[in-house]
Amino acid sequence: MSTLFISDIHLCAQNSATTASFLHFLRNRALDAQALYILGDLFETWIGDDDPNPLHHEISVALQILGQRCIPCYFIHGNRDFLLGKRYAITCGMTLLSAPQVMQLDGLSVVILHGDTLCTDDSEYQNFRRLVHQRWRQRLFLSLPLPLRLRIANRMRAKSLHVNAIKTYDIMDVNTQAVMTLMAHTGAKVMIHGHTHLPAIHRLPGARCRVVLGAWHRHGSVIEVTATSVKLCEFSVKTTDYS
Ligand code: OKV
Ligand code: MN
Repeated sequence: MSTLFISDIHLCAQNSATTASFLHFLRNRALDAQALYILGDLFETWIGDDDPNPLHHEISVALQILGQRCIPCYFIHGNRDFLLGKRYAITCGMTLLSAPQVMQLDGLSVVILHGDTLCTDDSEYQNFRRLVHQRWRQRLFLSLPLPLRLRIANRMRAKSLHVNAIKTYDIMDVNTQAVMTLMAHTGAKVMIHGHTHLPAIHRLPGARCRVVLGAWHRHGSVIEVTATSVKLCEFSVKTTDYS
């Protein structure tokens, strides 16, 4: 039996190939798991649980199957779907977790998080994060009519595209000191996160390691933890486009 970790699926109506491969993953591979942990950015955008987007419904129905098979599913917010709330989580049968979360897997201590908080060199992003994580700002945003929220979100995304185009990769990667500090504070042997879209297994001093999930763009990415190993797997996302 294995525990699965995924992140950065970035589901959106425009990318039906990714949606199809995620649904395939849920209906097949996930059913053999002991538990599924979604480490953020399941969705590309999230402007409130009251958004009637049919994709949200499709995904919640698929996630419910895990609950029916007694496979627990946990969710940690990403930088894109940070507004995903209890109401939607309940419809999916997911348990919302705060981050970082330290867990014991067959005696192995593992710390899990989305990973954006480790990117401390990107001060512009950290400022943005502080802003949109303010409770009053989130409440105000969620109180706005849906069409207005949609317009605001579209504007913020358009602006972010310009901002990120001029950032270098090492600014957007995790800060080594932030990683080591979190490892030291939690005492974990293994860190699992996503966000950077740089899948890898990094060995760290003291027989520790940091395992990074990839995004589900051209491939799917999953981390499988068993009693004896931590495996980072990439699998192909097969697509047929008809036009
Ligand atoms: C998610 C990111 C857009 C990065 C807005 C308060 C405020 C929430 C929001 C609006 C945007 C999420 C919810 C989105 C992530 C972007 C652009 C950059 C770097 C407010 C609370 F400020 F307007 F009051 N938002 N959306 N970005 O479109 O999903 O992560 S989003
Ligand atoms: Mn992210």
